Amino acid sequence: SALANWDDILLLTQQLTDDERQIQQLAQEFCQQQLMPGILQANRNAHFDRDIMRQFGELGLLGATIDGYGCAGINYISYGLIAREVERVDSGYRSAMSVQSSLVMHPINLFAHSALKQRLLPGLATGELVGCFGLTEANSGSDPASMQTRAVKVEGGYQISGSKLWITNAPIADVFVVWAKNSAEDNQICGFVLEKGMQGLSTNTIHDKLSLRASITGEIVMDKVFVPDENMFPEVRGLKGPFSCLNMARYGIAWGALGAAEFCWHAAREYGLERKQFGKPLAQTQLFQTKLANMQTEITLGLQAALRVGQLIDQQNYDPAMISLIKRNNCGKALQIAREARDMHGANGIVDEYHVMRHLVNLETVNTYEGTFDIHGLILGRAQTGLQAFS
Ligand code: TGC
Ligand code: FAD
Repeated sequence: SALANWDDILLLTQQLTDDERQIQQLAQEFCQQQLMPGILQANRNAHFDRDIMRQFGELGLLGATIDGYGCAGINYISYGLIAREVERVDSGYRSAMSVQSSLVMHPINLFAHSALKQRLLPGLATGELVGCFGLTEANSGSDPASMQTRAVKVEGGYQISGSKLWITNAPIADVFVVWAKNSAEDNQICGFVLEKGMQGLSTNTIHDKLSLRASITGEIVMDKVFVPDENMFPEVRGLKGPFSCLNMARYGIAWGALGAAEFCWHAAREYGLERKQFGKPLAQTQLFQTKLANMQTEITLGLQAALRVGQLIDQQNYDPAMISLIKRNNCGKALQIAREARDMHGANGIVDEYHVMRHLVNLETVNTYEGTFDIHGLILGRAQTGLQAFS
C-alpha cells in the first residue's frame, strides 16, 4: 500500500543480520517499557535514577562491544542500534550508556593493566559500578590540549591535581577515567583511573540545566589525589588516548541523535493526522507534508550513513573523519528536525507531555558535546585541505 515502509523507506532493517535485528528489538522493548514511562518525571525533577545503570547492565547493554569480563561481545552496528533506541527515549539516558561503554569501559579494556581490567570491568558491565570520563575543564573545552590538570610522579604512583568540568555521571561515579599532563614525561597527556574514596577526590553537581535534565553532570575536583602506578594507562600518550575513546562515543551519538529525531518525526506525523484546522487534518496541507518529507529524507540518509560507518568500524577500516562527518551531520539535522516538530505541534509543542521540546533542548547539548558541530566541520576541513584552522 501507499503507506508501506514509510518509516523505513530504504529498508534499513533488511540490511541488518538476524542478530542485529534481535538486539534492536530487545533494546526497543526495554526502552519503551522500562524507560519511557518515567522520563517525564525524571526530566521535571532533574533526576537520574542510578538503578537504570543496573537495568542496562542486566540486559547486556554496557560495554556491549567488549569480549569477556561479562560483556556481550556484539558488533558496532548493534551498538549503534542500541544507542538509537535509548535516545529515542532521552539523550541523557543514551549519554549514561555511551559514557560507561565507550569512554570508560572501552579505554580500560584497551589501555589498562590486566589486573585493573579484571577488577573493574565486570562491575562496570553489570552497572554495579558507574564510570565517568574527565577530559573537559572550565578553560579547556574544544581545545583539550590546553588542559591544566597535572600528574606529578611520586613513589609508587602519581599525585593528580586539577578539576574537570561538565562531566556526565561524575557525581554518582565509582570509577573516573581522567586525562592529565604528566610532568615526569614532558607534560604529555596520560590517562589515569581514579576510584571513589581516594583521598583528595571529590565531586560537585551542576544544577539547573535546561538540557539533558535526566542525566547527571558535574565537576571532578582533585587535590593531590594519590593514584597508584597500576591505575595508570601504561602505553598510550597524547591526545590520541582520549580521542580513540571519543571516536566510538561519537559514532554512537550519530545513531542516537537520529533516534531522538525519529521520535520527533513520528510525533509530528501523528499530531498532524489528528489535529484539524480549516476543516481538515494539518497532515493534509502541503507545508506539513513537505516538512514530513524533509524529516524522512534526512533521517533515512543519516541512518544509512551511520550504518555504513558501522560496517567500516566492524571491518576495522575506518578513519576518524568519517565519524566527524556523521556526528556533525546527524546531530545538526536531528536538532533541526526537533525544532520543526516542535513548531508543528503549535502551542502543545511547548508542553513536556508531547516530548518534542525535551528532545529539542537535549539535542542542543548533543550538538555541542563530543566535539561541537563547528569543530567537526574544522576536522573535516583539515582532512581535505591539509590546513588546520583551529588556532
Ligand atoms: P591534533 O593535533 O588534531 O591531534 C593530537 C593527537 O591526537 C591524534 N588524534 C586522534 N587519534 C585518534 N582519533 C581521533 N579522532 C584523533 N584526532 C586526533 C592525532 O593523530 C595526534 O596524535 P599524535 O600521535 O600526533 O600526538 O590535536 P589538536 O589539539 O589540534 O585537536 C584539535 C581538535 C579540535 C580536533 C580536537 O581537540 C577536538 O576534537 N576537540 C573537541 C573536544 C571534544 O570532543 N571533547 C569531548 C569531551 S568528552 C565529552 O564530551 C563526553 S559527553 C559524553 C556524553 O554524555 O555522551
Ligand atoms: P568552547 O570550546 O568554548 O566553544 C564555544 C563555541 O566556540 C562553540 O560554538 C565552538 O564550536 C566554537 N569554537 C571553539 N573553537 C573554535 C575555533 N577554533 N573556531 C571556530 N569556532 C570555535 N566533557 C567531558 O570531558 N566528559 C563528559 O562526560 C562531558 N559531558 C558533558 C555533558 C554535558 C551536558 C555537556 C553540556 C558537556 C559535556 N562535556 C563533557 C563537555 C563537552 O565536551 C564540551 O562542552 C565541548 O567539547 C565544547 O567545549 P566548551 O563547552 O568549552 O565550548
